[in-house]
Amino acid sequence: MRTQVVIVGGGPSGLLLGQLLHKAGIETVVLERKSRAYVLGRIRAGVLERGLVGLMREAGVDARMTAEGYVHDGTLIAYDGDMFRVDFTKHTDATVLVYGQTEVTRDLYAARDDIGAKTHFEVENVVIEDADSDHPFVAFREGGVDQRIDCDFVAGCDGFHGVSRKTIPADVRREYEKVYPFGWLGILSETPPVNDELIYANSDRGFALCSMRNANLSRYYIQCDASDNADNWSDEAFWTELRKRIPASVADSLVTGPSIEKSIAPLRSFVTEPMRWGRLFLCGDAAHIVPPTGAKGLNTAASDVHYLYQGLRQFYAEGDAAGLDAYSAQALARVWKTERFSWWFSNLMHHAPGQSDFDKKMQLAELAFLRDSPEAQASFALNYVGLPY
Ligand code: RFL
Ligand code: PHB
Repeated sequence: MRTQVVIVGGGPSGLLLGQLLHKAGIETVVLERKSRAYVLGRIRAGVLERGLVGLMREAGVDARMTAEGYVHDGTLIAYDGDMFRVDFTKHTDATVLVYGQTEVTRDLYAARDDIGAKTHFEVENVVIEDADSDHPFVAFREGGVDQRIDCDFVAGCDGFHGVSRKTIPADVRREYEKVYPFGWLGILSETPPVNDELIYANSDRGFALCSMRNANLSRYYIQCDASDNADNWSDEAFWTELRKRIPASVADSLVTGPSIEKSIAPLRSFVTEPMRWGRLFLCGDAAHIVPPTGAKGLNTAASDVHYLYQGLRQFYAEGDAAGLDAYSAQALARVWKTERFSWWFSNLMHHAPGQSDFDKKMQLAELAFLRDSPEAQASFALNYVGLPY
């Protein structure tokens, strides 16, 4: 088999890249380790920045997103029993769209089906070979049979636990990591959201987030121990704890119901450099992770996709490798700024084990500054709606 670009990983990064490249007349094959049903069963991101919305439009996969997504032009931040609002449109010319990653992925798979592009599911033993030569290939096993695809380029879109990053030799790679001493316990429930905008809450009992997917589907998170297990939490225990962490006026209007999904996500900041080795390009969670506070993971994956797509298009259309050569530095410049925002917002909102009274006072002072300062709100809004590409 031969194709132009092998995309390792059929998550949102890989699928969006595949769709954009198709529009530019570039052929791709996607290799995915799991089944399609498994990928579509994951509940993850919920907030899309303007950049990602624009890429979905450019890829021609925006119809359902536009019809069903909810435009949000502000968010609420709660602390000390009260809350304040950051208005995005007052400080920027952008909004965000609430539309689930699961739906984005579903739409991208449907679009891939429509164009008849090849996706191999449940592949095993993926190995990227000769990425530092002009003739890379990807070997894998499918249905018990060994396969090989020769290609011009490999896009490593296989997430944090994938093989692409580890293909780059250890002496070339530099990794930066911070693991936070807490996680997020999240539930999805078929109940109306408690508020029509997201509420990020700092409380003495730990962080909480009220989010949503649609008018009858709510997504809530509470900070938990990094070592906790979702099975330790009954729905009732979750709702009781959530109520204690949000302002009383909000808690009073919370509608509860059975959870339809419950899971714990660890919080991590991680970046690997460089994001390119020869003809292998890392994209999305394969190269970097942010803690979910501020909703930047999927959106940062999308900015990588943008730079890589532009580089590949320039290469195939004009025979010019300048965009590909600039890819790693360009993507990383934006990645680090997003890492900073996610790290800052996480530190501001969580109760770290052993947090001193002084550290707590610093959080409260910073929250009061954000509440009272239009300039601080402008900085928050610029980061939240997404830095320009
Ligand atoms: P993914 O989604 O992990 O997809 C990678 C795919 O590669 C496959 N794979 C392999 N395939 C072939 N061979 C191998 N050897 C392979 N190894 C792995 C995997 O099966 C998978 O299908 O990475 P991608 O595409 O880069 O997308 C990144 C996003 O998924 C991630 O950044 C976001 O979900 C993070 N995130 C959020 N991001 C936002 O922008 N906004 C949010 O509101 C938001 N909320 C969240 C989040 C992540 C969360 N969790 C669970 C970590 C909320 C949570 C709770
Ligand atoms: C979500 O709805 O899953 C969500 C929203 C905002 C975040 C993180 C997750 O910052």
